[in-house]
Amino acid sequence: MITVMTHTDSDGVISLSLFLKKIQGIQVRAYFTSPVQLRDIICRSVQRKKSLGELYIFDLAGENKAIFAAAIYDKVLWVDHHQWEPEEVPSHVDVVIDSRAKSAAHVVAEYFNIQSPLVELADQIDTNDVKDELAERIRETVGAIRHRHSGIDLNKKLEKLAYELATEDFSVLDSYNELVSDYREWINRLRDDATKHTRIYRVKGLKVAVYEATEPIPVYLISNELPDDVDIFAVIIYMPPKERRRVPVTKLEFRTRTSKNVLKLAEFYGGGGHPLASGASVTDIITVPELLKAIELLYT
Ligand SMILES: [Mn+2]
Repeated sequence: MITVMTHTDSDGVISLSLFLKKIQGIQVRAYFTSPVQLRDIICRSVQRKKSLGELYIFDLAGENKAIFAAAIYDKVLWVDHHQWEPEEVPSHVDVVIDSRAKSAAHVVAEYFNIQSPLVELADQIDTNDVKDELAERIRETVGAIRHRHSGIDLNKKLEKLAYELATEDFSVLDSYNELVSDYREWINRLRDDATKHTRIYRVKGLKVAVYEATEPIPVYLISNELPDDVDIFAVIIYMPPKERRRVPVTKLEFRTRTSKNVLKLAEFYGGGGHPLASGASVTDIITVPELLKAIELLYT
């Protein structure tokens, strides 16, 4: 059995689609996850399995513990484009990182020598530089599925989409029209709220915009509407405690409109990503004054 772990976003879905194209649609066990949850997902994925086989990891930044966890599989291929450096890598684990690639899908395609229109679409979506209507439709479809579903259900829906996209018959996207139109309504309300409630701060000559939310949101939508001179755009998402997780979690998303390096800010909070788009997940409550203080410390 082949196991694939990939990022819960368009680039992650397309990376899986390309891999499926390569292996000609053979059934895989797919997990959609985030860098923060990866190690845990790997550990859970091996429970009660007699044979483990191959593990493929796409579009997820790792750290040593995650690499060691992955190494329990017979063979591992890890393909990514985030900015990170593996320390100790066992010989049966192959880590391929190209942090200059616009998308992980791009690196996957190059590694496996796959030609597909999906690569260019992933590049556009992952760099927030969407030009093709088809790229926008894929981005919206993934957003709509993520907004509507969660847990195992979300995993199944994204897996289904990855198989559908792998066929490169993009008329399959029509079946998501209703879901996408509901999603657009939610987006419009979100945009209005963001316009009203995004606050601008001056931190030592930097223009910092902050938006606070209580559920995960597509950050690019708000970021795209901000003035061009916003150096740092921070979205603070307060995730209330729930049954399986008794502590509050603050998700942080950072973007920039002036090419300011926001990766170091994410790294400060134990996260990662890219110089122009990064994020972190903190098991604590991070307030706006705390965040502004961190920016002041890091950018002087
Ligand atoms: Mn990516």
